[in-house]
Amino acid sequence: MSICDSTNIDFEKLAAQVFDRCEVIAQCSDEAGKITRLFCSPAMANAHKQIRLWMEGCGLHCQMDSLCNLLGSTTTDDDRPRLLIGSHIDTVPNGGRYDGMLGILLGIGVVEALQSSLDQLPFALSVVAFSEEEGVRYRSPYIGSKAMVGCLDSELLDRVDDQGIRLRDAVKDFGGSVEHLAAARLREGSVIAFLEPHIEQGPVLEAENLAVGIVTGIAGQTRLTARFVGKAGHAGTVPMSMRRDALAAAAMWIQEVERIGQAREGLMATVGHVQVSPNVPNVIPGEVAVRLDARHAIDSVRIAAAKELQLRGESIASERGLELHWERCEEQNAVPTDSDLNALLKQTMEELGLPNKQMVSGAGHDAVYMSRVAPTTMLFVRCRGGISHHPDESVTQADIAVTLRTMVGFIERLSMSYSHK
Ligand code: HGY
Ligand code: MN
Ligand code: MN
Repeated sequence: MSICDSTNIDFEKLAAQVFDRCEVIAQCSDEAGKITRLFCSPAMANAHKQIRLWMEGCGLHCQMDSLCNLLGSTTTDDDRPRLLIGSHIDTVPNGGRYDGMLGILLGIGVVEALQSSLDQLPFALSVVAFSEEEGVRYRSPYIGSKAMVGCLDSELLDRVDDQGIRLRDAVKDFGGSVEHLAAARLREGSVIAFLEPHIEQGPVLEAENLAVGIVTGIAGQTRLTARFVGKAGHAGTVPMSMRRDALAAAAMWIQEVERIGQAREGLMATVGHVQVSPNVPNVIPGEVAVRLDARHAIDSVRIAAAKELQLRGESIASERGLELHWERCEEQNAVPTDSDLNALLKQTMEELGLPNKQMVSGAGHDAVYMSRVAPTTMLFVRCRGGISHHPDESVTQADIAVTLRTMVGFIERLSMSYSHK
């Protein structure tokens, strides 16, 4: 006896609605003409308003937790176990429509798909919009999901953004409260599983002409800032031999990042952010902050590469008479997803006649932290050209419909396996 009767579900209609809603939320931006939605910003507030309407529209009970994660649940009973589905509401600057947001709207879409079956499910459904995953405003990623799993570093609370606003004040102004961090923490055992649907952000599904893929693991990440401190001076009068040029040193180090990234199989090593001071053409740069992002599916390779890069930075700095200071922004080990949940996804995809594609994610996701408190997995959705973190991010309604079908089938199987426990 099927719990989630999908015969009468119009997946194409629901997919069109998810697709259109991604467009509506894309207008919630902190930068005119771009898609930029930062932690606790006015754009995030507008997105909350709209997402709340859609959540309440399909009977979800909405609440925002103390770190501004927005949750919609089919139950108000905190003791009722739940399947949690969702992703992050924030974007990178000038990002895309689907990174994060698609996972939230697919969660709402699947609740709408199962309206007539919700009472038969042996667990509640909850949809989450994590408040901060990219780490743009406060230079530290996964703030929302870290708060939900109880591992947010309190040192972060007093970190200031580029405007000098402390994180604790930004949260308070948004209606949250870091004084009640513990309140954001999920109750042990309350989540029976977490599913994060997300665009692949890579070219593999498209290359293999597949709509969806099962994520079997998420690569580990090291994010750190190297601050080269030399001596500012007049660009026209300080002889070249007497300079301590922080940018020239940083440039050497960035070359090393690329060289080591190319030399290690599977290593991704990127410098995507450089801050130069005083950053004017007629002054020798006195101080330069360079942010490294290093990733690999195997932790020992990533850690060794980061160590080698730190040593290279130290020798470049000392050869040139500069100081070098490090700030560690994120250290996250590779995370496998839950094999039992992946088996349910695999059965579902076989039933739907979908090839069973399994893949590792090079991108980080809130699923990394959610895996600490619940069996967790991810469903990747094909995106055109693998483009992401860019306004050209693109998915098709047809692939959204396939994803919704897969999610409904997954919930059906999860219900059956859960009922037999
Ligand atoms: O950077 C990442 O891996 C993710 O998109 N936040
Ligand atoms: Mn992202
Ligand atoms: Mn993302």
